[in-house]
Amino acid sequence: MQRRKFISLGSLGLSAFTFSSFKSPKAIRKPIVISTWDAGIEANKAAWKILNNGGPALDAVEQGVMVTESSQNCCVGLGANPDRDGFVTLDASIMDHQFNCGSVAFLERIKHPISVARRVMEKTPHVMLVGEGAQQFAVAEGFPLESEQLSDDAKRAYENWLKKSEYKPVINIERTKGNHSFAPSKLESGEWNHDTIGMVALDAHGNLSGSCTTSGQGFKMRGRVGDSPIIGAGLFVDNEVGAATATGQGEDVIRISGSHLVVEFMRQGLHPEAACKKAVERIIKAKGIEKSKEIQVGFIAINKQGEYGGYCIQKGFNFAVCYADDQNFLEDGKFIL
Ligand code: SD4
Repeated sequence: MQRRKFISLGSLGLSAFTFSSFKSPKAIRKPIVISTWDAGIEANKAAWKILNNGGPALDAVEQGVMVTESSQNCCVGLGANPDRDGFVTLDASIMDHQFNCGSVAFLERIKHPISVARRVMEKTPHVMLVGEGAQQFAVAEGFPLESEQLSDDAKRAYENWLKKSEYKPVINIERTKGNHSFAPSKLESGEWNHDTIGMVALDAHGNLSGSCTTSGQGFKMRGRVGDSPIIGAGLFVDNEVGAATATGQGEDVIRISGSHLVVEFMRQGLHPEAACKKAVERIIKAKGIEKSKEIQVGFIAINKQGEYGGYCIQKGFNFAVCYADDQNFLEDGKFIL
């Protein structure tokens, strides 16, 4: 009798222990969309409309960044700074939840490179088209060829740059009047010194997608391509795990296959913020602290649970997060140096 009582209590005790130590699965926050820099707020709004109606993450990330590509207030797209020969050249990439991806690089006179990247993904057997070939494809797909003329701001900046013609990559920080804490007062407010938007989203069906579009760095060498159109560097999505995108000094993102690395860190169980941090640390390790002080790189990521995070080398990077009609806000990226 005593023994039987002991056994039944024991088994009860065991099951009580097992129950209390079992972590309930994390609540899944979806849909959700995040994107780089201040301009992400407006881009998120367009993406959110789609996500909130049950639409696919792929449509959301395309239409979201199209807002920024058309914006006169941001240096992404045809209004941006030109290369050192005076031409605006654009890079973009897109990736869905099934490892389908498409990109364009060194593309001129096309307003929406992100949509051309999507057509490359959906209508060709290839992943990437560049330069003249990318433009030819875009025109054949019905994209209008825009004027070569620089925007007024870009023209002014280019004329200014020509005085010295000195190429020095700038440290990307947010310079706008945003209500976050990183608008250094010594810099003119209302100015941008970055040229990219990266966006990743998780839709109501639990699928992830991402997009990234940029004019690259102003006054770059003609033909220079950054990380943004390189799948695995500027953007990566693995629907089992998460999605990540990058901004900043593209060469250093490419060197470590940055966005792929962030996703792989999430696969190992790291929270998106911790995964972004580890990728930033990898860059600093590769480059050394002193040289890293001269550049900026920021990563943002979401995982399958809709958890999100961002991290950067130095103060001044921010990103926009949206997961409800009244929840679309900027977060300052934590930084290492
Ligand atoms: C590039 N990563 O072309 C881009 C530039 C950028 O904010 O992110 N600018 O290297």
